[in-house]
Amino acid sequence: MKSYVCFVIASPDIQAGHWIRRQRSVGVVRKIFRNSFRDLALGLAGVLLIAVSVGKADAQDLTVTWKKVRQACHMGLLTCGIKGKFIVSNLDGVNGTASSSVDIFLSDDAVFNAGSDTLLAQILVGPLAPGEIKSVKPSFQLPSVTSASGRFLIAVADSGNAVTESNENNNLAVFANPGPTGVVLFDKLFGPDAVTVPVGARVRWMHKDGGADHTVTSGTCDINGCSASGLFTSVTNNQEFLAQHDEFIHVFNDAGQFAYFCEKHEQDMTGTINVVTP
Ligand SMILES: [Cu+2]
Repeated sequence: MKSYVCFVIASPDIQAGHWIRRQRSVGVVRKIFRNSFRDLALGLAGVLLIAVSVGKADAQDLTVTWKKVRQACHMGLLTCGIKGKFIVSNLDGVNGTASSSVDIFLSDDAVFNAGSDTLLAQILVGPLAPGEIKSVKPSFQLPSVTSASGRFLIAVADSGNAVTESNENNNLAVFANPGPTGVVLFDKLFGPDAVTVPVGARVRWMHKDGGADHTVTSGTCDINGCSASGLFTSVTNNQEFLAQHDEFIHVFNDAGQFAYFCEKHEQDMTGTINVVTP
């Protein structure tokens, strides 16, 4: 306010010494400044509003990246569980306040399709500050008699679109073929009975079937019985059958589909290893 008075004193009207004119003059100048300040305040508010709407105060830019996925399956009625780790990042420099989830889908291919892919789990992530990275370790069961072996786990950040994102096209992470490279012998079955592994994989069969006798023998079966292909077998000179807690390991160095069976239970106990070039 003092600056207005200085300005008024310096004006020719004030030098004339007329009190009323001075009062009027001061009033006019005050009005001009009041209006200027009102305009300035309105202008600033406008600029602020524009800045807020351009920056989207609620915007985040979420991305998700798989770090690891491990599937383990048990027999009986086949049940498989997934344990994994992924990170979710907010790449946007603006504060995010909205909460979001990462949905995990099982897909037959690497392309996400909300209509045909199976939702396996929904993991709450919560709001992320600008640049924040959150590490999440999901652990969940697959539907019964379902294996992710040879298929794709697709993690989708903010799949419900709860968050306004500056980029909505970087929300997917695909993990191909989450194992297992292990097969369990249980209840006179191999589980999972079909496993897809990359070339060079070391497949491990684990006997978890009490006192039952089993073998793991490459070959095919039909109604007349089974015939060994000679590629691999758990049978050795010292041990005909695998016993509880025994393991058998074979390394698959060539791509292809390899059928196998148990020499004791034959066509009732068969499995396949699909070896693919990654
Ligand atoms: Cu058997």
